[in-house]
Amino acid sequence: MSLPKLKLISFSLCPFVQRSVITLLEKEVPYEIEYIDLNNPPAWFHEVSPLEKVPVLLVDDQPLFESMAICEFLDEVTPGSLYPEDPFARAKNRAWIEFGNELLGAVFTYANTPDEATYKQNLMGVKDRLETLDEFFEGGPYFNGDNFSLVDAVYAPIFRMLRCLEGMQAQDVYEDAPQIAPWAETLLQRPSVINAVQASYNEDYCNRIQSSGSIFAQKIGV
Ligand SMILES: N[C@@H](CCC(=O)N[C@@H](CS)C(=O)NCC(=O)O)C(=O)O
Repeated sequence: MSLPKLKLISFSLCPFVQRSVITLLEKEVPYEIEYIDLNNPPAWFHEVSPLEKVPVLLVDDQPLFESMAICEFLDEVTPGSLYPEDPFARAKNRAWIEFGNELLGAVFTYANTPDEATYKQNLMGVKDRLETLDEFFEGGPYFNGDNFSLVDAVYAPIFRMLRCLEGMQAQDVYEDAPQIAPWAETLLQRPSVINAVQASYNEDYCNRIQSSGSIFAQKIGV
């Protein structure tokens, strides 16, 4: 099958970009990647990204925006599928991807906690969602069992952020989610997940959190 020329417009720390890169790597699709500075985007960015967000996939120079639209497109134009075959199981996967978006929002709020007063509440926002995820989790080692899926591609970047935050202060966010911790560990060791970011990701993410005025900077005395 001949594939179109693919170029991913990216930002180095973006978890949504990582979903697309993980999918490209899982499907072994050749692609180019261009990193842009979201604080100072190039003039052409608005023309390819109506929401002015990354990722954008240029498919033979035609832009496609929204990470899940990109992942599903890539999944459909390549052999095999990163979704279950059964329609109900596939729909449930999509529903848990939406739950992943909520968890990602909670992790973002937690990472950017501005003061002690909101720290506990923001931490609970993450822990409560992980506990709920654990209640419904039927998988292991991956979300659907033995096969890696797009749900895994969505959660892996979130677990990577949580791993960085754990390194900045000792908080076991998985204490009420015993099945989620090993799932996270499995994903963080998967080559497509490891290779979805640049080597400096952990350092760059920590620096960004610290420079954003987050309480995480104060907690480690920066
Ligand atoms: N729903 C979008 C979200 C993408 C998104 O929020 N990307 C962030 C970077 S991680 C962005 O481009 N933000 C720029 C902005 O909001 O101005 C998707 O799934 O692709």
